[in-house]
Amino acid sequence: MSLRRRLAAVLTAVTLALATASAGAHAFLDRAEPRVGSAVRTPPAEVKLWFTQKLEPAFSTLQVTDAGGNRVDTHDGRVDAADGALLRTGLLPLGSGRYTVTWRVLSVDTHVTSGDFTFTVKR
Ligand SMILES: [Cu+2]
Repeated sequence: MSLRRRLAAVLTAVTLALATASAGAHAFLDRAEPRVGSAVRTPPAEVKLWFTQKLEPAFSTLQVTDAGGNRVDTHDGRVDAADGALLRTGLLPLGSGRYTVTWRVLSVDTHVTSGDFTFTVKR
């Protein structure tokens, strides 16, 4: 192998290693409003999820369901126009009960992550 070829091979290996290292940082849920597992007295008008990475708007969704599995979000789940790491949706007027937020996102590093959590409204 010529020196030039060996250098090219080393550079390729370094590039792959760097790509793998940065890919380790998927979009994980950083924080949410209402907070994960929280009980709130005032029914929220909206659910907001902040992630550790920017999201691909076309492939990032969330929905909110009540204890009976009915959708209580306003079907407008979207990535915020100003903050690419914020996923949000409006909510129908909520009564007392336990609600589940389910999300699935594609981050800009092309990895899909998903999860869910609950919050409770106690009026
Ligand atoms: Cu990743």
